[in-house]
Amino acid sequence: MAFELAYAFCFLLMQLPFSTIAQTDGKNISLGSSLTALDNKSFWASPSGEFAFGFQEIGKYGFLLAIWFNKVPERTIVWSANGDNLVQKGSTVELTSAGQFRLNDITTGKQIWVASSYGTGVVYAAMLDTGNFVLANRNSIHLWASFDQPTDTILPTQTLSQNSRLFARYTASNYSRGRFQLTLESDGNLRLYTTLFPLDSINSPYWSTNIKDSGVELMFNQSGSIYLTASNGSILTMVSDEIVSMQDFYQRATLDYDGVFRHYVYPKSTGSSVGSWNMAWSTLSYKPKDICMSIFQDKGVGACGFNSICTQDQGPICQCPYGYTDMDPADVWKGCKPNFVPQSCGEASSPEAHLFYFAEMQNANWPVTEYNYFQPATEDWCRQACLADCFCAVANYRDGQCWLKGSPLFNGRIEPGSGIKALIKVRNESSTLISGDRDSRKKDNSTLILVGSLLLSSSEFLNILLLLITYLIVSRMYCGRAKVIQPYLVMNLKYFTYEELEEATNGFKEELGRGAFATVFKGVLRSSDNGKYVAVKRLDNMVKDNELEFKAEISSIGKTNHKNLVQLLGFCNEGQHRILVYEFMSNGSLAGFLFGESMPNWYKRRQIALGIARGLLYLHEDCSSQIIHCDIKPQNILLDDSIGARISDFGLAKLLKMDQTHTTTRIRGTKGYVAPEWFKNLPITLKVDVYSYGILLLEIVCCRRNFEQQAEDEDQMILADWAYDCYEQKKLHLLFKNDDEAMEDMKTMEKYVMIAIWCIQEDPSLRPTTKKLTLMLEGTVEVSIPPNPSSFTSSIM
Ligand SMILES: *[C@@H]1O[C@H](CO)[C@@H](O)[C@H](O)[C@H]1NC(C)=O
Ligand SMILES: *[C@@H]1O[C@H](CO)[C@@H](O)[C@H](O)[C@H]1NC(C)=O
Ligand SMILES: *[C@@H]1O[C@H](CO)[C@@H](O)[C@H](O)[C@H]1NC(C)=O
Ligand SMILES: *[C@@H]1O[C@H](CO)[C@@H](O)[C@H](O)[C@H]1NC(C)=O
Ligand SMILES: *[C@@H]1O[C@H](CO)[C@@H](O)[C@H](O)[C@H]1NC(C)=O
Ligand SMILES: *[C@@H]1O[C@H](CO)[C@@H](O)[C@H](O)[C@H]1NC(C)=O
Ligand SMILES: *[C@@H]1O[C@H](CO)[C@@H](O)[C@H](O)[C@H]1NC(C)=O
Ligand SMILES: CC(=O)N[C@H]1CO[C@H](CO)[C@@H](O)[C@@H]1O
Repeated sequence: MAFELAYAFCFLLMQLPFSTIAQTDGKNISLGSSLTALDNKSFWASPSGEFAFGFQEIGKYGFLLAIWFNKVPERTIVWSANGDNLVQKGSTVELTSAGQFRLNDITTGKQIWVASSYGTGVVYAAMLDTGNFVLANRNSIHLWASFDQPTDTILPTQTLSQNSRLFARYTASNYSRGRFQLTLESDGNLRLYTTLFPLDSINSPYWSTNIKDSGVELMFNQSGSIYLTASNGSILTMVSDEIVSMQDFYQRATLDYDGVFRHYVYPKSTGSSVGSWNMAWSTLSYKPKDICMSIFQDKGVGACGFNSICTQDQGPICQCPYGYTDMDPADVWKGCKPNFVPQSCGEASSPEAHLFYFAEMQNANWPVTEYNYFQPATEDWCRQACLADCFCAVANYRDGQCWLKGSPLFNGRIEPGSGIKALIKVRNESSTLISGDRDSRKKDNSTLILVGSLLLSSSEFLNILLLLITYLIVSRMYCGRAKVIQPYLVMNLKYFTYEELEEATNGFKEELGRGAFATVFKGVLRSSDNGKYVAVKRLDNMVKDNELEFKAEISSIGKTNHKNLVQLLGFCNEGQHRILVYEFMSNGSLAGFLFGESMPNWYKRRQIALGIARGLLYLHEDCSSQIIHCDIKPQNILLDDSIGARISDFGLAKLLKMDQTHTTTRIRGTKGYVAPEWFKNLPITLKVDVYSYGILLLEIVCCRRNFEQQAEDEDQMILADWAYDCYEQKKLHLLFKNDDEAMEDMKTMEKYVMIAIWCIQEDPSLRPTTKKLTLMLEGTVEVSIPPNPSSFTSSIM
């Protein structure tokens, strides 16, 4: 039937979001062919459709000629031709009739790139399924291959020969050459180097294999191992020997812009064979082990920018010390600048000394920045020495040793367990605070918890005000739907440091659950924070760049308060960590409750169904900013001590950068619960939640999953279809065969099935509002006879 078809179609779309636009599958690209940079659809796909060669638009800067994973929604780029020199819209790449392959920019008419150093006689080009783009002659001999000209990535079946290099890109989205290089050298060793940016010349290596054998190759073999081989083919040393199945995962090894060489995998589809892997690139292994400690050079910025501090967490996390802020949050290499006027050396130094104080930081060290050293010294002596010295920006102190360090600080890092104390010299500007600032401190203590250390100087306060105003204007333009809230100002949330949460969760040990965007851990707060159990949700795939939006969303989630919602208690927003702390729900999720061993009683189920509807109503209509949940499903409904339903995960859709107002290829939500408008070019409204609720309601009523592969009968596989069939044929008793209680309360059961059918109407406008839905469940409003949910689809498909 049509509904089933629609379901299957949606399912397919979800699996293969791009297959419909791959047009030149498997064909040779003949002489005279060209591609024009117009949109993201200008490409040649490989026969399997897994790789594509063509143009990708890089923000507003222009187009990049590249090869990418074409079935991965992010379209991850693995090779590029013109990262330093993007071309403008309308530019073309052409395989000329003479067999030359070149890229010309339309605005200047100049040749930007050409596939060079190959013999003559090219008769065709091809995008191969391995991710290799080749130019070949009549005998299919490859005269040029992208595999021989790697940029920052290698793929399975690709090899690197001696003197080949990979260059990291500059930032995640800037494909220009960055600061790191991987080289397979003629002495046979693979090494990682920082470069003398912006030059390509190299510093000393920060990682190296340690072999004595020339004539080697770096191999990324077909099963996903990465190793160095001798000329006779024997393995000399492994670089990555973590293995996952090639059938189930895409793989790549990339020298990332942060200087870490990572072996990544991405599940080809969801399903049992890939277990609990996120639908995202996950790191299988990486080199070096600790980049913060490995880069040790007395010039240049190191792993992070000047004045920054590096913390190792599968790569560098760069943070500014207390009293400093990022020069450019999108570019860590720009470093940090003090928020205050540094000490002046103009006058006989001491007059200014009393205006400074020290912020302490454990284990932070700038090992190669020192310009002066004292021993033996007490800590107090060390502080005075730094205060009296206008060159001193930081003093490091340990066991009677005192190091003075000047500006700019570089190669800063956290050295866990070193016992070194950093004393960061900061200007005390409290005497110059504007009076309004002082008042606000007294009046609104809660502001301080969030803004905390930022509110140091008056100029910083003005900055925040400015940002706030900008935010209010921008968010009004961008998101007219949301009632605008004042970020920061109404806040009952606690700010946690990453360290506190690490402690609370015992090092993120006990995992409660895992989704595509986050992992949830059980934790317990310190007794000073009343020792409660909490659920600590670590967001994994947050887009890091919009600090303000994060805070705004957090404050909007933080202001919700309803007995059918899981309460947000606090959050952590430190470096790259974005963590939410919720109250802990002792009785697990509705999924466990409904689909567990014994069937829960009908009265409880009804209470739960009603509770969820009330929670949704609150999100949709009653709280200060309207929240579309976008992912209502049993796993996201938790149960409290008294088996009351609590909706969790609300408000996250926007945080995870899902554009809610328009359908895109990135679908938030879970198969089966996802409303059809996600797959069509229709606006996303509150009604998507009503749809998901309808599916959920059927599951609650029938105590089975919407999709059941092992159903008795094919017609019963999809509950939504089967329920409508039963309802239409007046055979509802089939639905509740094993449920005596339900059979006794047939009238209510029928009513609930009818409500559910109203909710899952294909046409969003036919679905009830959340308000009406709640009234129907409560029995205040009559339920009329629902139409076939799919009538709308069949008329347009
Ligand atoms: C193309 O894709 C990039 C990145 O995926 C995106 O930023 C850009 O807006 C897209 N352009 C079009 C025309 O869809
Ligand atoms: C591509 O062209 C070569 C040489 O003309 C030929 O041998 C090969 O079969 C062609 N491949 C396809 C898929 O058409
Ligand atoms: C990429 O970074 C380089 C180096 O900072 C800069 O010169 C270039 O303009 C950037 N390119 C883009 C497209 O932002
Ligand atoms: C790849 O290398 C691993 C590790 O040496 C080996 O076990 C595997 O058989 C190799 N696969 C292929 C296809 O050569
Ligand atoms: C291959 O070469 C390595 C070192 O060059 C040597 O140790 C090894 O015995 C050789 N293996 C074979 C099978 O020749
Ligand atoms: C800053 O200066 C004020 C006024 O002199 C003083 O009361 C305060 O303790 C100083 N703060 C710090 C952190 O030293
Ligand atoms: C302000 O916050 C601090 C720390 O959270 C707390 O100890 C203090 O009691 C608060 N003061 C007021 C007036 O709320
Ligand atoms: C059904 C169920 O698991 N109920 C439990 C809910 O949580 C409370 C408090 O932890 C337990 O006492 C109940 O047994």
